[in-house]
Amino acid sequence: MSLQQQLTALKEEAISKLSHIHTLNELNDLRVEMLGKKGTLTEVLRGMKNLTAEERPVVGSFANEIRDLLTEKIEERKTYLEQAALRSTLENETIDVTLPGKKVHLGTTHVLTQTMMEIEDVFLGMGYQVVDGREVEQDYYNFERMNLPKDHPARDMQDTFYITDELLLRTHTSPVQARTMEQHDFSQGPLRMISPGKVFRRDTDDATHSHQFHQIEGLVVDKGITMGDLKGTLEVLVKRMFGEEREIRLRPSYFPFTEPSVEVDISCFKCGGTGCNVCKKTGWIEILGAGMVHPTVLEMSGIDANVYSGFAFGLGPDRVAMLRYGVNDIRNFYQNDVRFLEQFKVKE
Ligand code: 2NL
Repeated sequence: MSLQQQLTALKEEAISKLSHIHTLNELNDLRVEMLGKKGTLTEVLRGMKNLTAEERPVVGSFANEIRDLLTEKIEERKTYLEQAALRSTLENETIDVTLPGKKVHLGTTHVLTQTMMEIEDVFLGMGYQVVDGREVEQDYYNFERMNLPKDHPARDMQDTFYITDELLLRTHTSPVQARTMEQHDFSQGPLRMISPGKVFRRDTDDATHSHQFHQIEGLVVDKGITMGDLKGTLEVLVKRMFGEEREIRLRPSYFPFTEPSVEVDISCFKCGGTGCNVCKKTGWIEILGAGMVHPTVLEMSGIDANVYSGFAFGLGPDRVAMLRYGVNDIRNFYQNDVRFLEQFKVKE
């Protein structure tokens, strides 16, 4: 067989093999087999050394033609295979955008946070500022400044977690108010504030007690503040939170930081005052403690008690939420069982 015949046979063999190739790997193997350094074409061209000087350029240019042709055919096949692969990927990975999406499980604001935010809104509407403070406090601000010196028996009711002799977890948010009072500039107007937040007691947890719970305290100080201002303010709070039909009742009480002091009851929102299981047949529900700020507390904050007076109150958002939603165990708020929490879902 002449070299030309061998080259033609090689071309035909390559073209026939090409049409049976279906992967890029096989295609590469074929290219190496035909055109590579140790490939068939190279092999055939070795025979050129036996040709005459006249024959050599003719066969050489024929060989070049065939190499170019095969290179082109291989490229063509490569493009075809790549496009086929892309087409099949696109077909297999089609997305039906009309199918329903995966549900995203959204959480919700904790019911206690919701309750506190509602109470904050009531007071913001009356021109109060909402003030945050530290949960780790000095004994001085938590107790001394609230008229509870170190040997005072009322400290027993508010035993807490001590970090050192002088540093503790606050038992109420009063220290936030003491700190605000000593900073307040009365030439800029009266002091009207609430302080919501976490508080701590050395208590054994049960259905109505938690070693960590919440408090919102309120404080107004100005010239001429009276018990009437206190009652009117708390009436607004109670009506907003429990319904416009509610009434309040003040009973004498005792706190070391207020004088006089009162316990505040609301008329029962379930029976309207006739007596039921919620109000324990009394028609009234105890909801907060309050009073006129003790002159000593004002003086310790650098306020002249002969010129200024104020009222203060403390209420438990945990208890407010328990009453409003009929939750009978405070521990539900802190166990973070989603089956409980999900019942208070709000649209955000
Ligand atoms: C309660 C109810 C209360 C206060 C908190 C207060 C704050 C300042 C001055 C005077 Cl800065 N009082 N807060 C007053 C009365 C009651 O909390 O049952 N506490 C044990």
